[in-house]
This record gives sequence, structure tokens and C-alpha cells, in this order.
Amino acid sequence: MNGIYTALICSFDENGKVNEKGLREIVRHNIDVQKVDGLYVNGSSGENFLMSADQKKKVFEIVKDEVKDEVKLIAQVGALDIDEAVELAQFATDLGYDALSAVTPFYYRFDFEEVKDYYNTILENVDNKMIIYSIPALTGVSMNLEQFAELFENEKVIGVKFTAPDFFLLERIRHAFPDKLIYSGFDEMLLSAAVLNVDGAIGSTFNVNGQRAKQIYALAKESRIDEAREVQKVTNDLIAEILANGLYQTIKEILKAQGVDAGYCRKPMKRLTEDKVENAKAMAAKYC
Ligand code: HMN
Repeated sequence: MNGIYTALICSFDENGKVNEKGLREIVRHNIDVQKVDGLYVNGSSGENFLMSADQKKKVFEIVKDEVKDEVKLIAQVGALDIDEAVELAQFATDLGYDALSAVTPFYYRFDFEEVKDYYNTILENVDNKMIIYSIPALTGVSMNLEQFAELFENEKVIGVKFTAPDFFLLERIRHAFPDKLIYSGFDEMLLSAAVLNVDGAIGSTFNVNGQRAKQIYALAKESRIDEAREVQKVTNDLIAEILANGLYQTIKEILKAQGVDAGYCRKPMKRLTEDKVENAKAMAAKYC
């Protein structure tokens, strides 16, 4: 399960419906052009929290059907409705997804006992492995080393997608849990995380910059840090432009400029203005 995983974006039509043809093209682009090791499906970048349960299932089905066993697949099933999370976990497991992931439950400021119970409840009901999805900036849920240790006591919890700029905590988790999988979640910090010996990374910008992410990761593993820093520099030039222009919309426009039918984002995410679409085309020409 090591390596570079794209946090897959999803193609929606003008009315917010899943565009199956476009989604298949995005999957193919990631496998054939970006050559990533796996896909993280229905994460933040897939607009998971803007979709109905039926739409999420449709995405799981289409992606698995397109991928077959070409690359590894992780299904993000976290939902505030715990019954839905269990149902999605069972659904993705039956489809053959290699592992599950679930965002920490958010919005109601759950205490740690509640967070732990959420993961254990999902895992009691499904025969699959779990990667904790920790993204404090969006969920407001921060966990310390002892709390990660408690979650890791469940043998089915095999790792964490660590999307935080806290390299002290990342190093402590790596040191304490050499056998758990740690995936770096911020693409702009990939090199720093790779130096701390993470097992891989999961990121949105890999949809358009996966090849460079693979280079950074491989160079860091070979301790070729100066070369890795050069690739991270170009990567961060691109990421800075993407973030300034609108994250997911710009990734979609960059893909469209390369002939991939990446569609639109779901409301309330807004459309890019014409100027910003032109900016994205320029990024495609310059970086892709
Ligand atoms: C997902 O769940 O879709 C991703 O794994 C999330 C991932 O960590 C991304 N975070 C967000 O989009 C909030 C990053 O790839 C991020 O987009 C990138 O580092 C740019 O800041």
C-alpha cells in the first residue's frame, strides 16, 4: 500500500450529476499519464461531503470498474451519519477496495471517546482495513500521539493520512509506530514528510502533478535531497498558482486543457470566471 496516491477529483455535469465518462477519463489520466500508485476515492477532493450516499456509491462503482486491479484503491467512507459510513464501508469492501479511510467525525466537537467509538463501530461491521483521515484544519479535530496510539490499538487500523503541518507530531508518530502506514496529506510539504520517512502521500494536485510527486518521493527515499528540493520548488510554484486561482476548479480546468472531461464542481462551489479559466490553461501549458 506504499506510494503516491491521487486524491481523485470527480467530474460533475452542469447540474451536479456524476459524469461517468469524465470520471473514467480522470481515472485513466491518473493511471496512464501521472502513473500514480493508487487512488483515494471520495475524499475532500472528490467533493465527498457535497454528495448524496447514492452518488458516492456510483463513484465507488465506476472507479473500481475502470481500475480493476491496475492500481491500489482506498475508499473514503467517513460521514456524519454513522450508519451511512458503515453502509459505504461495506459497499466499497464488497467492490474489492484495498482499504478504507474515514475522516474524523466533525462539526459537533466530539470528544476523543466518541471519535474512537466511530472508528471501532465502522470496523466491527466490515472486514477491511482502516486508514484514519486526520485533517484538523477542515474538521477542527486534532489528536495527540497518545490518541493516535489508542486508535492504532485496533489491529484493523493500519495507518493515517496525516494532513497537518505538524512535523513534530509526524516524527513522533513515525518513531512510535514503524509498522503503521503514514501518508502525507499536504502536497506542498511532501519532501519534508518524505524525509521523515512516511510511507506515501495522498494529494489532490497529483491529478495534474503526480509525476513530479513521484519524483520527489523517490529522490527523497534515495537521500537525493538537493534534486528533490528542485522538483518540490517547481511543484510549489504550481500549487501556489492553483491555490490562488481556486483549488478544485483549477485542477479540473488544467485537466480539461489536456483533453480530460473533468467537468464542474458541485454547488455551492462556484464556477471560475473566464480570467481564471485562462489562468488554468496557462498553468497547463507551463507545468503539464
Ligand atoms: C482528499 O481527501 O481528497 C485529500 O487527500 C486531501 C488532501 O490532503 C488535499 N487537501 C485538501 O484539499 C484540503 C491536499 O492535497 C491539498 O489540496 C494540497 O496539498 C493543496 O493545499
